[in-house]
Amino acid sequence: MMNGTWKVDARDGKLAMAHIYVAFVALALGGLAGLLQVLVRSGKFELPAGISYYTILTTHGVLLGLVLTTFFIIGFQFAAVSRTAGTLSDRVRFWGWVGFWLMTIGTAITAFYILIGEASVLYTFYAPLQAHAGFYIGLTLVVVGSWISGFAMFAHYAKWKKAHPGQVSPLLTFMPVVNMVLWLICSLGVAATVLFQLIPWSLGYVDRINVLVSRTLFWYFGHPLVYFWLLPAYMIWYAIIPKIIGGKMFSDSLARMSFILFLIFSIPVGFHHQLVEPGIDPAWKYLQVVLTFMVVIPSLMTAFSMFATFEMYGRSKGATGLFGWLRKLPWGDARFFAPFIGMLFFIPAGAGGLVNASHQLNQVVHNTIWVTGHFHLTLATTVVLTFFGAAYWLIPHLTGRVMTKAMNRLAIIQTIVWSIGMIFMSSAMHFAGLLGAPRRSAFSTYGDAPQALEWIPYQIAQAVGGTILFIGIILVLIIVTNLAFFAPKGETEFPVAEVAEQAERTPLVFENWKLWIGIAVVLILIAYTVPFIDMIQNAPPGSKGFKLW
Ligand code: HEM
Ligand SMILES: [Cu+2]
Repeated sequence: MMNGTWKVDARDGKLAMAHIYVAFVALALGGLAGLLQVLVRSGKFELPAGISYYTILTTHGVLLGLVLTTFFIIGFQFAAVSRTAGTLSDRVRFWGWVGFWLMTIGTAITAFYILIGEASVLYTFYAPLQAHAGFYIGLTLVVVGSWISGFAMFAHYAKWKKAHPGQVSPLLTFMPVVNMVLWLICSLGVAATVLFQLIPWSLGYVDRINVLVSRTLFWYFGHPLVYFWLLPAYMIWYAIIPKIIGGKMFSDSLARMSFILFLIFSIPVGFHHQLVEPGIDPAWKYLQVVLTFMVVIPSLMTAFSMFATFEMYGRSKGATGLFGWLRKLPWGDARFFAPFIGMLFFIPAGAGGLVNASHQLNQVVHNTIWVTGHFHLTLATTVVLTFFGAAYWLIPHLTGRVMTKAMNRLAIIQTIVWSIGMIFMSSAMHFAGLLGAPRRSAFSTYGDAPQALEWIPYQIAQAVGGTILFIGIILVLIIVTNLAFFAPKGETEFPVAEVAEQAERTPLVFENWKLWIGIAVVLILIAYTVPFIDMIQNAPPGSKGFKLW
């Protein structure tokens, strides 16, 4: 049995919904930018009024990679901890709102500098590209706001623990806490480069920047960032989907263990984004690549656990044969269908990730549009479809409405449209990347170079896929608007799965935070200390800022 209330308190619901509104506004604007990008890259369309491709691309990356994700995740997690550990205290909710407003104001400031063309530095804002200081200051507010919300969640968790000594915390409270611990540890890196390097440099207090240090601090953050996006999808898969299909969770302990493994292994691995970077000794790249491959373990644990849940459920409904259970799953229910399709896309996405992380294969795909194809599978399909699937019950739960049959049908269609669009766009990106097409480049035939001409058919396929995807964005926005404002009033369940009877009792060791954070810190120090000292001691003169757009 779950503790706490069954329905998210209306005041907590408002806090969660505020985040979700911002997330979907970001999706609308970011999606429009995406459409413009594929059209430009097809070679058949030019941006009007001298708008730079890189301004659009920065908008797209920031709005979808940073804003949509962070806002949806924090909103969802506030709802999840309120649902499973009880209504937030007034103080926790107050700090949640402080976090929300800091993030929103920060986003507005950053967006302003991007849109006036002062910050076309892409969402990774690598030095020596230099943006207006306002861009970095806005991002700082977003990060600080997210920290405040993280601490609000920690406080809520601590209060629950105090009231329930010796008990295992609810899974959907434990998981958001792990994710916010991960976020807190990794975002210290990006905060360090922004506060100590990029802001002073963009304000002109210092003339030059140590590029390698800045990029290393960025990737210390950038890889765990992808797990910060992914773990909420895993929360939905582990702790919610089993309930939606009418089954039970395979194992609570397995779910917790995989989250702890992600906490430990997703940080000391940033060098796998810097494999072609000079100035880092290959031995340290090797170590970090080995650690990277460790996340295969919790990933496969998750896959195993999900399919065990599905099979257990199907067999309990009388399914026989090796795959008979597949037929028992609720294919007509968008709350299941969208995340399930997301899971399927994770299979090729994960395989591509192994390619990226392997030093030799990375040489082939590095900085090509293959990489963009990869994360449109992982983030823009697996994670995003799972979030859409969650929105289909979360929004009506929080707004006191119900999803109609018609909207559910539209959501199934939306999932199919997204899948078709993404298969076109992402495959085209993968193939063009293998042929050497660079990512982050407006259309060019490079003086009709034969190699560049080879890419054009793929870029046209990419535009076709991207246009279909944009239709998918319009559909999901219609559904979300309906669920938030127009759907019939009523009660919608916030599904939370129970654990199967035959599962082992969950040991308390998973909540030994000193132990797990301790291990994470030790691994970080092992992986980063020596190369980092090396980067500072043997630093080249440093670079002035560049504005290339
Ligand atoms: C209509 C749907 C979408 C289209 C047509 C689209 C298209 C594109 C294209 C063509 C690029 C690469 C451009 C280049 O490197 O020159 C790109 C980059 C990117 N997209 Fe999307 N995308 C879509 C949806 C999404 C979604 C839903 C997300 C995330 C949730 C996302 C996240 C990103 C990110 C983070 C980048 C990297 C930007 C950079 O390299 O600076 N996209 N997208
Ligand atoms: Cu990575």
